Amino acid sequence: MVGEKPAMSVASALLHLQINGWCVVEDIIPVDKVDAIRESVEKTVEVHGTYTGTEGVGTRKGLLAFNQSFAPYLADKRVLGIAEALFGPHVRISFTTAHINYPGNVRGALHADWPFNQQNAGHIPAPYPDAVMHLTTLWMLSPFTHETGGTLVVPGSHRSPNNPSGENGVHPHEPYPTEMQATGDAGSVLILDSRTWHATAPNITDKPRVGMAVRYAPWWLNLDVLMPGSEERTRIVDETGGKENEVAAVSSSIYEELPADVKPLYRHWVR
Ligand SMILES: O=C(O)CCC(=O)C(=O)O
Repeated sequence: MVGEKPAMSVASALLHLQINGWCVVEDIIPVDKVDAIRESVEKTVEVHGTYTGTEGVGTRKGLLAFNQSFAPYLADKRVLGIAEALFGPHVRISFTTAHINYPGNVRGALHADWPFNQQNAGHIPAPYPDAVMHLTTLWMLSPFTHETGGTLVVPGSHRSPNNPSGENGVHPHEPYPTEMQATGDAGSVLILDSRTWHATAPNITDKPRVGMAVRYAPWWLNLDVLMPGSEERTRIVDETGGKENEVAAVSSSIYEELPADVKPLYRHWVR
């Protein structure tokens, strides 16, 4: 139809990811479903959430262990197809994390995500190779706008061998000259090469901006450092006193209820 934007194909998303390190894919969660999921995730964070290091931002890591309302969409081919095109078959989900920017939250630090964030105990030391090894997807459960706090991204930064979490000469708390803001309607998904520098933006509205990070990993990326009680975590995090994300295991009763196409993304995390 004239004037209507065509849906982003997997091929087009891959081109954006290769050149810019990010893109937005629209309409992944249907409009008539997204409000209920947003409300449900907000409630989970109210009950089980914690605050991140960024003032005014609420979070719940290992979200799927607490809330399965979004599970039907995790294997959508428009998102998983991108991960499979980059990593081949046997992709796994490494994180599901709620991120709520409450009204008045402060701007967060510019960083690249795990395993490129140099502040994490488990990380690939910079200078890291120029290869895509992890995908971060940020699901817009409420609209991401300039006012609500659409994620700040630095196009092209994924090709850099380091990021502002690793003392690369870029001040993590200052706006970067070429940064942009990723925006989209509720139900859209921002997809980032996890190396892409990004930051939490301030929400200057009076309603929470509800987002959810889902990360997709190739089968060969070792995720054990994220698993509570694992040998890797004991060695790399507990014994060193290092800082690391913890992703709650999924019980077999939750796993059994997951949609058939989502189970393969989770069977490595069932305990
Ligand atoms: O919620 C956002 O806009 C950004 C979240 C973020 O920085 C992250 O998940 O690493």
